[in-house]
Amino acid sequence: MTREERLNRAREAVEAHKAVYYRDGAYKKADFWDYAEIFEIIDDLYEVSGDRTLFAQMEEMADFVLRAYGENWEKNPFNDDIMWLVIALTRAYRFTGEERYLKLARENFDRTFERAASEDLGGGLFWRIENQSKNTCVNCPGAVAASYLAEAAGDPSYWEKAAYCLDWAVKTMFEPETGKVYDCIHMDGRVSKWSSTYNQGTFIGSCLFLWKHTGEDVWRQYALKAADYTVDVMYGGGIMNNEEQGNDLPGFKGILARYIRKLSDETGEERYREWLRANADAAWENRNAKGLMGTRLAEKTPDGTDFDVFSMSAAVSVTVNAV
Ligand code: 7K2
Repeated sequence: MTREERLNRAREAVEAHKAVYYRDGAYKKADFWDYAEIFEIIDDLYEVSGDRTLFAQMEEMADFVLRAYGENWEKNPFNDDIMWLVIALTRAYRFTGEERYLKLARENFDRTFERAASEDLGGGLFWRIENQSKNTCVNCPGAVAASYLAEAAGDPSYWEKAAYCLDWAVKTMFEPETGKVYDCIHMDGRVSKWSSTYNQGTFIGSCLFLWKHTGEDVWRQYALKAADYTVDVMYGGGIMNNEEQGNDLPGFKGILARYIRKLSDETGEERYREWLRANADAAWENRNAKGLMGTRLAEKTPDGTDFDVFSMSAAVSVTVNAV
């Protein structure tokens, strides 16, 4: 397949998803973190296409964020939620130069970092305001958000924050010999060791940022190791056909997809992109009559539209990031 054909598919997948769920900046029933992660798919589509007509949708979405969540997001008890939205908006700022996106992202990052960082359990960020656990899902997105902000705001103090989050994640959540990324550690020291595509993905992404910033090769090696664990151990080189349970898991592999693209782009290791493309092809073959693709990529999506918006977004991200 040519790049042009992949790009056309990506556009079609985004449009099919929008036709069912999108209206005036809102994605039906997508709230906060899943909304942020769907916003990131529009960021991704811009990155792979350079299509400036997407700026209008970014603007509508930023307006929705202000309408729905206001300028100060501290009422949301999930520190991770805020980090995801910071990432989506900082990326949009980088493309469009719209200062209000950066301001919103930066102020909310600063407040969240302030309330979430502590020396308990060796450093890192707490997941929620009750300070009961430290999770990969806030620390690696925190490192990614800080890295984007360091570049976008030209403020090197954000690199220190990125390193603070990622150093903790490497020390506490990472198995360097296998590449497995754990989920979280509780205040009593109990570690929840299951792995998921989104945590593997944001770990890869934050390592790539630190590699680029410091030039230290160990970060590239960690990123590759985490990708190997994902592709070879979690999926045996095959199609991602799980993470369908609950409200959160169905969107996870969409997050992995963007960091797999970044990994292949930045290291030149094409085998990860090839694996992602095989996943995108499976999803595409299994789309339904409306063009929706479910999160179990190896299975036919039934006809109809009565599916969760986040669940239907993962394969869109896979398709876009496989371009
Ligand atoms: O327990 C955390 C995390 O460690 C785990 O990986 C996932 C699994 O669940 C939560 S994070 C998911 C939350 C994100 N913020 C909004 C919440 O509604 C959501 O539960 O799913």
